Amino acid sequence: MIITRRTLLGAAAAIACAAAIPAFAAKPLTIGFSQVGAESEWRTANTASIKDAAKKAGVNLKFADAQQQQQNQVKAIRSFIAQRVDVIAFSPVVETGWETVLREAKNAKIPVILTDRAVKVSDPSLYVSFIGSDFVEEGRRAGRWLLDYAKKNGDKPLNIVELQGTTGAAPAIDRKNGFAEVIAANPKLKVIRSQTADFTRAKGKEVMEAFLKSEGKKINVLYAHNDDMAIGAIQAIEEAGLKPGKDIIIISIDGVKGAFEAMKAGKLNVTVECNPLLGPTLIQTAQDVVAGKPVPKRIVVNEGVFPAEVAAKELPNRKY
Ligand code: GYE
Repeated sequence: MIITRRTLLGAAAAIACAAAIPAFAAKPLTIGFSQVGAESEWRTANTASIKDAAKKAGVNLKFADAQQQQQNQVKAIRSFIAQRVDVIAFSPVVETGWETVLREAKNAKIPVILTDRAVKVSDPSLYVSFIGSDFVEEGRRAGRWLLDYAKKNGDKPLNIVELQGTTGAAPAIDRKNGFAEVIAANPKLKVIRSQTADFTRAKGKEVMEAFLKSEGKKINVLYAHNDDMAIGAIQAIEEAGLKPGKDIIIISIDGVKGAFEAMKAGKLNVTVECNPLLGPTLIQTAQDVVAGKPVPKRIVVNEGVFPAEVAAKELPNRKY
């Protein structure tokens, strides 16, 4: 080969190019994420956190909204497998029924990370990590607040109505159990009605209307598994001519801004915090898994309890 000036220049340019793009530069990580839906303020904040963290990290996020339907999540996961994403993450609508599709992901060697809600599977190797709150503890915290309230208010019998989250969802099951476990210590506290309102405002209002119709003034306390259902119920209580937060004591979970506003207005008595800002931890965990680093099987989020008395002071610090 005759070496000319031109070939030399060409070779130099090729070397310069190769130096600018190091051979080890990985292609951007692709994560397929199946979200529960858009049922609550909590969920909106959770989605924003995940999208935002992915963007900041330069991660290619394939986002699918399941509209609270398990079958949609199964479909989304199968499509992520077919697209050969690097990591699949999802927040399972319900706890059971995941074995088959998770086995498909495992056979395809795609790691699965659970966020927010847990699954019940016989084989824990079907997912690599679960990032989320301790929902049983949240239920207990709600129960402890009520035990305390009852004690400070003459230890009278109190009739409780409960608005449950989505049937079969981990937070609905666990928040119910945690609360029941704690209030069992005081036999004067009785749950007289308990029904699902699917974590939404509209259903919270509807079911509370039905409770008020059948139980009327017998109701002393409302325990709602999330703030949105409590906010819907507040409307029903006001429309029935009663004062929420006074005639009916209201306890809920999440700690979204809407709850702090309701507390400031004296219509909600306490909210137990559940942090939706899981995005940065999810992205970091996904990156670690792909890099072959060990990741914790369970990542729990630290949370507090906010009674109405601190609402005005805390509201400006709230991030969701
Ligand atoms: O409390 C509720 C949402 O799974 C923790 O789902 C989440 C729950 C949250 O709809 O508002």
